[in-house]
Amino acid sequence: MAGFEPSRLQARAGQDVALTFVNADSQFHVDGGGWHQFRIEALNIDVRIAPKSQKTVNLGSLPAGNYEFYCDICCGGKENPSMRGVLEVRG
Ligand SMILES: [Cu+2]
Repeated sequence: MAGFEPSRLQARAGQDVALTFVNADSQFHVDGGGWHQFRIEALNIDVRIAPKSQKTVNLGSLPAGNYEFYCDICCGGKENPSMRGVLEVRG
């Protein structure tokens, strides 16, 4: 519930990008049951991370650009500034 840490990620275009998510929240959270999401609309990425769990996802190689990501499950969803971030892919 503390938001994304870090909220700014950097990667290189044309190289595989693997991200590991650590969700420290328990299922007893009223808001979203402790689940969180990593969503990038522009890339059609939608990762759900269960409470008290860790998950590594390979996003493959991405085109250069700045991609906004957010969690829309908890704490007011994507309108909450701490539940957003940017993935910067440089060519
Ligand atoms: Cu969340």
